[in-house]
Amino acid sequence: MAKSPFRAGFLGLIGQPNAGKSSLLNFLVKEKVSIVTPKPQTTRRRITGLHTTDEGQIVFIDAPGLVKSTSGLNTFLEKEAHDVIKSSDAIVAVLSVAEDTAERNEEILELVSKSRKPWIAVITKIDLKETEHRVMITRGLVEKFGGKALTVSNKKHGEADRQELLKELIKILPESEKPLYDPEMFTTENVRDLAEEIIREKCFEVLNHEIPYQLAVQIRKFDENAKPCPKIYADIMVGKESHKPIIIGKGASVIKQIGQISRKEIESLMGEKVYLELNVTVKENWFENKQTLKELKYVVDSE
Ligand SMILES: Nc1nc2c(ncn2[C@@H]2O[C@H](COP(=O)(O)OP(=O)(O)OP(=O)(O)O)[C@@H](O)[C@H]2O)c(=O)[nH]1
Ligand SMILES: [Mg+2]
Repeated sequence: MAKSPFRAGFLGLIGQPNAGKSSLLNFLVKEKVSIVTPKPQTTRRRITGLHTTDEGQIVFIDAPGLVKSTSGLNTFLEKEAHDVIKSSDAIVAVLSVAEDTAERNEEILELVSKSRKPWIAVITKIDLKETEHRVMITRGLVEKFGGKALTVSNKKHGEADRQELLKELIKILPESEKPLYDPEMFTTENVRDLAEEIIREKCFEVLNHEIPYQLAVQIRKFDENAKPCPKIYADIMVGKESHKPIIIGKGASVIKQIGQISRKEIESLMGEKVYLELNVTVKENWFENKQTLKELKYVVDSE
């Protein structure tokens, strides 16, 4: 049998907020690359994860969930997701069966099929109770749009399911003479950016309500050569003066907790001990401020 050609390309993960895109990326590359929380609108900038074998290289691009907005940070999220569609070679429509209605899944399928790029659907969260019927409906919807539907539980599935998904996903990528990135890498993100995201994820874990949506994390200084261990100084920027004491907590208990769990995860990423110092800064309504959004890299690359 003739050997199938080597394939490589960018595969965008597109779906509604909370559909399980980042979880799917982490499951497929077997590394924690993109942060995951139970709350919608977790992912902000696109995040890249790599899977390379003798058959090909998939460059996954995790995108923010699709939202509609006309101002500030949410406009960036919307543009970013659309730009991921534009700059991908092929697309995965990530459709969750946890939704009460399939309405938004149809919207996602419309958008993805309209891109005229090769695409495939991955139905997520099939481990949730009593979803068989919704899986069936979602499959029907995918077929209506002329696509193929795969299913996944990012929580319960194992290596055999992962391999099966990867085998199908690679088929929709273009042929390529060689990989696009070093086959040893699992992401193109740098440690500094990953550390910012980890701290942001821990803020979601520790803080309630709307506060995590109105904060951003910026590494002020990352001294990799410091002795006896690398030193990281990060700012948690909030948009309201009243959020600052909540993040700090009584006797600095809240910020200490965020710092501790962030440090542990950054240490496991870097494979060594690190020193992490967190500081809270206030920039009134930063999420509406064009200049600040730019400084935080919340701008679409191609603009
Ligand atoms: N039970 C179950 N939960 C899942 C599955 N996939 C993701 N989740 C959960 O769904 C929530 C959202 O997952 P994310 O991966 O952050 O979703 P996302 O699509 O990246 O969300 P945004 O970045 O906000 O657009 C988290 O609590 C995940 O643990 C799954 O297959 N089964
Ligand atoms: Mg995400």
